[in-house]
Amino acid sequence: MKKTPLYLFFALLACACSRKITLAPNPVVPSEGQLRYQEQELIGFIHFTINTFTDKEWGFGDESPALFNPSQLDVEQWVSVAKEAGLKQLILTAKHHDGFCLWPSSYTEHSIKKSPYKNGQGDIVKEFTEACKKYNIKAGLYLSPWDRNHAAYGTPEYITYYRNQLTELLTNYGPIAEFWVDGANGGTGYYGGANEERVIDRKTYYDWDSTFYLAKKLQPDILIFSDAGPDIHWIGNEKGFAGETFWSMMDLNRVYIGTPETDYLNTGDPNGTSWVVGECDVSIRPGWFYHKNQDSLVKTPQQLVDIYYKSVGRNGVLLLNIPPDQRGLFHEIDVKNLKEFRSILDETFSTNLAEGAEASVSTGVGANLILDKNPSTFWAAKQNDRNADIIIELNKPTSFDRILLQEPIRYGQRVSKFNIQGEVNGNWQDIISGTTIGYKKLLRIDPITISKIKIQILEANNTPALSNFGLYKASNRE
Ligand code: FUL
Repeated sequence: MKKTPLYLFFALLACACSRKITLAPNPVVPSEGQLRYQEQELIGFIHFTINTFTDKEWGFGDESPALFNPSQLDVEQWVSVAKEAGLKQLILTAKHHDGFCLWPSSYTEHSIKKSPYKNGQGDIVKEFTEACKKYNIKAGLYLSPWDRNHAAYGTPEYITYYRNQLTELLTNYGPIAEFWVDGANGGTGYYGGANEERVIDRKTYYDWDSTFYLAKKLQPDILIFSDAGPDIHWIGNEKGFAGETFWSMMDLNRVYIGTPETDYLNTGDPNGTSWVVGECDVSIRPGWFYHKNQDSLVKTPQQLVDIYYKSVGRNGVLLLNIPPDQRGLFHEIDVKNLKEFRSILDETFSTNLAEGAEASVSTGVGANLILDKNPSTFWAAKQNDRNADIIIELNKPTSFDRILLQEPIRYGQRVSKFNIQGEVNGNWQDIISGTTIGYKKLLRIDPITISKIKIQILEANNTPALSNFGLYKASNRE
């Protein structure tokens, strides 16, 4: 998150030295929680509320809770499908902009307790967190700052209400891995019957520092997402695409919740002073909520795979939304496409064709550690070097069309320019070049059959290091 504390600097140095590889960490490195979060790669979003029943994306705030009546709600279906698809965490809209609460909050009547669901005795946040626990998936919650139902929205009283609700959510439901803070803020709404427009000062109204302090006090391991971090940030679009160049660092003084500089969020900042993981959110459907007339528009497995390459394959985490329908179930088409998406990824990435190869390097030691399947071991160049050639000799001519590179980001993100060559008829030929690598870089190329590959690290902000290298043949369903 912040600057490397001194003790961590020496601990990492000692640990690297014990493997005879000296690698001093960068000034900006991820926290342990951010590392674990990034390693999840793929997580899910669940947009479900009164909008599911009114066929809207943004409720006005005047919807009757009586409309919320899922006929076959099965939270375990969501969680088990997500688990099978390889999603490691799910985030539920506990409250969206319309203000309706999926849990029986003590601070409002505009909630599930006034709905027919379980005769007002239901608590979907409880069902959700319990199902996540049962399936060993992490649970996160979305609590919309904008509340189009609440009469006091726009006044300090509403901030107290928001914090009270956050306190309920972070106290009563066990560990919450992520607190998702949306950027949409202020505008027209019901506001307790006022039916008017309310404009707030996005930079000052919420006093986010105090709310985030409260969240971390209640759940010390929680990671906070927003347009502006502090732990995880929006990628700047809702297509799920990170920039081809993407740094996990940023200058937190440059970004604000609700007024994001989207290009900056999409590329990160090589000179950023804080580590903030990029989260790429996108819905499996055109809308975030379920709409029957979008059943034919569910993203295909191939579209989802493309998004995976542009998010996870560009050093981001993919947050994929799957909205339950009016029954309270993931729709059959979504389930089918999600399963096929998983199966394509599994087929493509099941065999690393570089396994068993020999690696040699122009500088540093431990070349073979990039082929050992262990993400915590790595090759590093000699301390003062900023470029390097790594040659991988395969046992036989091998056909591939996908390349994977990983940096040991525990030490920071370093590489800013690389090139990959292949030996064709005794000559080195360029295959593909790129900029950043970070936690994971996936490259798609035309199929090629060769037995010698050269990774050229051309520029880095510190001693370059790689933890993993892979070659794959894409599934023909991609
Ligand atoms: C946006 C919201 O306005 C959408 O309704 C949705 O929740 C999306 C994930 O974030 O800012």
